[in-house]
Amino acid sequence: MRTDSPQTIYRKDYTPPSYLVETVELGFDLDPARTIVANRITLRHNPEAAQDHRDIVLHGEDIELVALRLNGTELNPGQYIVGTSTLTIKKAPLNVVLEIETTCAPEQNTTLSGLYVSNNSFYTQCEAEGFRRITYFPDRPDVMAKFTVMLRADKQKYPVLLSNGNLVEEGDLDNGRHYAKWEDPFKKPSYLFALVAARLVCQEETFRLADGRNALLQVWVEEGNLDKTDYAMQSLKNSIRWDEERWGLELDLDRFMIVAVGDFNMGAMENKGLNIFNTKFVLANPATATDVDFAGIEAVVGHEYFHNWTGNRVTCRDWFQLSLKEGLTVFRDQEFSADMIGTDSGRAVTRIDQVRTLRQAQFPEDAGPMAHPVRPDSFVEINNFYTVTVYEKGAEVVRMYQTLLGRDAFRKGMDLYFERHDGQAVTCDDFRAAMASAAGRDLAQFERWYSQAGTPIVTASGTYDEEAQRYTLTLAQRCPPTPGQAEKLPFHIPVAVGLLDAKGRDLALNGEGDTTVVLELTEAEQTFTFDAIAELPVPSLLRDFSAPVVLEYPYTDEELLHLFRHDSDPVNRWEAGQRLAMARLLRLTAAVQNGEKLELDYTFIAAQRALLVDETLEAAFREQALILPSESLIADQMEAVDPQAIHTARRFMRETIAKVLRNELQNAVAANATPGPYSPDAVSAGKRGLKNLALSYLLAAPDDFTLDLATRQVAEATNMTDRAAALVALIHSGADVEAQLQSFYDEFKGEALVVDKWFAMQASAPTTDVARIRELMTHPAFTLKTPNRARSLIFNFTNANPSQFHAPDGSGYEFWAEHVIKLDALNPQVAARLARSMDRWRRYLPDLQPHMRRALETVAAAPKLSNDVMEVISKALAN
Ligand code: B3K
Ligand code: ZN
Repeated sequence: MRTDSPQTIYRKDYTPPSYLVETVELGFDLDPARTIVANRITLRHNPEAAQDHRDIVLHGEDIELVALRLNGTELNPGQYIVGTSTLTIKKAPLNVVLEIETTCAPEQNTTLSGLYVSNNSFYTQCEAEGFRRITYFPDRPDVMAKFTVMLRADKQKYPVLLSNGNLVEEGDLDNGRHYAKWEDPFKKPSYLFALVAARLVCQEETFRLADGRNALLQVWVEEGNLDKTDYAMQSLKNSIRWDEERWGLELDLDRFMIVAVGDFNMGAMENKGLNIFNTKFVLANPATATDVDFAGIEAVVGHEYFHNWTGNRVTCRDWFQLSLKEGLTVFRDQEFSADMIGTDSGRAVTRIDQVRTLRQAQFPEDAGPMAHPVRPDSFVEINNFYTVTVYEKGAEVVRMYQTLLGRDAFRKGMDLYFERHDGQAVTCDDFRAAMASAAGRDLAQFERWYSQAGTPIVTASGTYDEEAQRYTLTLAQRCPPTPGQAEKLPFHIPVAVGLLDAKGRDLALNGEGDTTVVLELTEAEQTFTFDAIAELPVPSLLRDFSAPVVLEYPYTDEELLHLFRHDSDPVNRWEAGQRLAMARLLRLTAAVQNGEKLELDYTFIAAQRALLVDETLEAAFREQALILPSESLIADQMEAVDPQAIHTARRFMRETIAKVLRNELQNAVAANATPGPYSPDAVSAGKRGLKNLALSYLLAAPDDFTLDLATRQVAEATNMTDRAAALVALIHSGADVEAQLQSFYDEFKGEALVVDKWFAMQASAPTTDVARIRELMTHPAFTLKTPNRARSLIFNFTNANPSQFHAPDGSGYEFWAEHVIKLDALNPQVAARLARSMDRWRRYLPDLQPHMRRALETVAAAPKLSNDVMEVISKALAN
């Protein structure tokens, strides 16, 4: 909690640590009320620090110091200085052994950072700065040390004792206690430390690595959940294999563990050899988890495993470099998921998903008060910078290297990066330098992707000279100002381009038969020419979304329809459909606002129909192409956002499509059944996706037949994907589903993750108002303390139910303020995430803004606010 005014930390202020830590020996006497931590560290003066800089600075937070010894001698309080979050020993010798004894209270720790208790067991979360909540330590990622850990706890309550690395000893102690000693052979920063002391069971397997060694793989869960660990285990094995095959990277430990915990702030954590996961990204079987959940497990298991090289073996020098490991690891997990599907069209569907996330979440961040570069220049609370910009835009930046250099040179760059930096804590510049050396290219200008915030806008225009048979494409770039960065310099942007002829075929572009070329836009404006172009082409620009930019081109409807029908690049084919839909949604929204008659042209619906019935296309792709831009994407295109008008317009469009394409949609439901045992593979999931999208369209114009169809699907479905989809569609249609919701709850009340779904599907329904949300909060299964539960109800309301959250009377905003404050008292990280729901308040209708401002000011005026929430709110209110 904030006791003094929050401090801003700047990247430019980085200095190397004055002391390095060689070894750490930790002893834990685990007790929920009072855990005793004995910590013995050997330090030596850092040759890279100034010779006379002899202060040892240790971090510590919310812990009690019991004893402190330096080279065997007890220090008295006059010999060290305890600040709010540091302990400093001045003028220390060059070589030091510190013995530090502290206590902490895990059962009181609701922040879920540091050592905490979840369902009567102990877990840790140390990234970014949680280790200092366990013991005093130079808690910064550029201090890497070898850890030995001794755990002692009651044997009956905590039969399983885990930490990083290898188990070297275990046994019984007096008083019903036992111990386990773990040794991690690799040096690591403190943020990768982990321990678990719990009553758990595991699925385990011995797995042969590429070099012939065997590794023990374990997935640890609470009793009763072993029927939900297969997919996580399979995903782990696939990840290990893929990292060997695609990047030549091997598992470096004899043992690799995944532990699932119900109370967790985010998705999962890559602690060395002991990954700790939110249950949401481990537990799945067909009855409880959806296709989306299965895909999420594969991606997150992969992500955390891949961190072992990109993050753990090579880590970050300081937290400003976070994207060094996160952007790169997201890129790796994206490639893993795409490779697991294996087909071009499957790959394209994963790419479309990535583009959607960027537009839905990252572009708005880039255009709001929290905008920051992929490598931020400053922060108040680092936990606020685990953002879509650092992660997803960071992944796009890595992807652009691959697009610019080619796959082979990119791989050489990765190899060189590991060759140079294994075992080190480095910077984004080091990564870029490895890429530049390996590819023999100057990547100086590329640095701007790391230093400049904001989404670049690329404007394209083309002319065709029939006589010269030449097509000329002019590309120009600009980037809107962001907080603290008024002016931007041109970016180095790869723009992948194809040209379509009148029949929709790709034209040959450079005499070598290439149909896509990557243009490098490096200046404010540049012109590119294509020769031997026999007819006026339709340009397909930014193929495969080759850069995280907004692309503007004055497409006519005819050109977009042409691309929507024919583009060989599936991402741009999808994109053309999105552009067609968006233009109509914006017109409809304006018509709603002006009280005009709402109309949707048949041309658009006919194009949708043609795609829907095209059996040559994968179901998964057809599903993507038929999903209309979301209400928040429409909002981003408006000067003054009117959530009610947007909602009405989009609903009208869905209803109209449903009425006109009723037969085709019904056929799609029938034709895409997936009989037989459930399999989460991409083809089956794609079929279910298309079928359930068709069902939800049909329910936009419900009649008895459709209601019955959906009701039967809820009752008869053999998997959660179909069951939940039908129930959601029914809720959204406004049908009376009271009884079905009740029986769904009764059946699954013992499955926390399914209860989360139950709350979520109600929270995001446009028929659920704030009064109903408050009522749901009184349900016995609701608690603010478990982040998954809080997210399922509260976040889904504020982020996924815009027409109710933005109720004209401001009641949604009041609810938001109240819960940001309540959550902040328990868990600042989760509260700060919720705080961000109001980021872009200045973009809404003038009538809504005063309500929003009042809500923000209510939070700002709360008596005790964490730095986390304070930073978000003060940036939102700043001019
Ligand atoms: N590295 C962790 C995130 C830690 C978040 C701390 N607030 C998970 C991941 O990105 O893999
Ligand atoms: Zn990560």
